[in-house]
Amino acid sequence: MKKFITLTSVLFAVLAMPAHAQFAKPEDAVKYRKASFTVMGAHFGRLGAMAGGKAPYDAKQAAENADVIAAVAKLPWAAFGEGTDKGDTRAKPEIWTESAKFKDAVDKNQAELAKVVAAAKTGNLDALKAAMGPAGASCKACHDSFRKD
Ligand code: ASC
Repeated sequence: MKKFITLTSVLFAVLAMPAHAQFAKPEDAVKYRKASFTVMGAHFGRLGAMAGGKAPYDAKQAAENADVIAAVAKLPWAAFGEGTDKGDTRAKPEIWTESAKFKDAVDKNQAELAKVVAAAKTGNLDALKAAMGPAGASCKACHDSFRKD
C-alpha cells in the first residue's frame, strides 16, 4: 500500500510538471517543436497536393496522412515553455507576451485540422477540399502573427 501511495504521488508529480520540464534543455524543446511542425507540414502538404489536383486523389493515402496529422498536431504546443524563446527559432516574442492570442490561434488550428482529419477519412475528395482551405488559413494566421519570416 505504501509503495502504491509513493508511486501514485510520483505519477501526480510528473503529470503536474510544467510542460517545459518534459525536456532536458530548452534547445531540446525547440528542436522537438520544429520537428513536429516539419512532420505536420509534410503530411498536410500531401493532402494539399491531392486537394489541389497536383497529386492523384487516393482515399487510403489521404486517411493515412490524416492519421499522422491527428497525432502530430497535438505535439508542438507543449514545447513553447519558458526559456524556449531563444536559440535557433523563428518563434516571435508575441507567443509569450500575447499568450491568450496565441492560445486562440492554436485552438483554432487544432479545430480546423480536426475537420481535415475527419474529411480525409470520409473518402470524399470534395469534403477534403472544403476542409483544407480554412485549415491552411489557420496555419497561415499563426505564422503571420507568431513566426518570423
Ligand atoms: C502547408 C504548410 C504550412 C501550411 C501553410 C498554409 O502545407 O507546411 O505551414 O500549409 O503554408 O498557409
